Amino acid sequence: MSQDKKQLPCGQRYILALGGNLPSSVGAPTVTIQHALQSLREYDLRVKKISRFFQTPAFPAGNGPDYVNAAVLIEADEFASQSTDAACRSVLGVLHKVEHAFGRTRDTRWGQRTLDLDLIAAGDTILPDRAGFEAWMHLPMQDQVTRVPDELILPHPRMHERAFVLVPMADVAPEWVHPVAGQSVQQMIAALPQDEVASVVALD
Ligand code: PH2
Ligand code: MG
Ligand code: MG
Repeated sequence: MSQDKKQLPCGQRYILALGGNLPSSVGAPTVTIQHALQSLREYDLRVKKISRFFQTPAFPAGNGPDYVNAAVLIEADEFASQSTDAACRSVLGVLHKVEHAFGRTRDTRWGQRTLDLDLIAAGDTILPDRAGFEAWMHLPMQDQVTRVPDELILPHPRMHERAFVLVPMADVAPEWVHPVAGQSVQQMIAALPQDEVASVVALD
């Protein structure tokens, strides 16, 4: 990696989205998510804020049982000595291990799952770079089903379109501004169809 890309990620704040719509070995999705948060701590990720848990209809519509979705804000001091890209990949590596521990198998795109942990954003980091990000962000719908990036794209290229990501995120990082779109979480929520936003319902 070139030296100029090497920024210090110390104190870098990562936003994760958590979801699931199938029971795992530890229980229903709500229980799985709680266990997953504990596992993240065991991998030295510091969980700073946890959103409420929400019940959300599966996307695409009709694609199985409702999901439980949540968002968390974490810090990863453990990876602070790495470059931003490497630290993001290290965080992603932890997410994959925890998904695996709770029975997640990687099969179909948008398929049902016991636990999905997505890295949504790392501060204002853009990966692989602005042009590469924008190509994924503007990918036509028919290509979204078949094309899966083989590199880490940040922010998550579909996050701004998903009420089940944005509404929980508003609980933990309301001040976050999308580094490419220039919009705050609230502005991205306001741009969505209001019935989609209303379908994300807090569990008590
Ligand atoms: N995740 C998916 C596919 N569909 N639908 C909802 N409601 N919530 C999710 O987290 C979700 C989804 C793929 O990761
Ligand atoms: Mg995922
Ligand atoms: Mg996902």
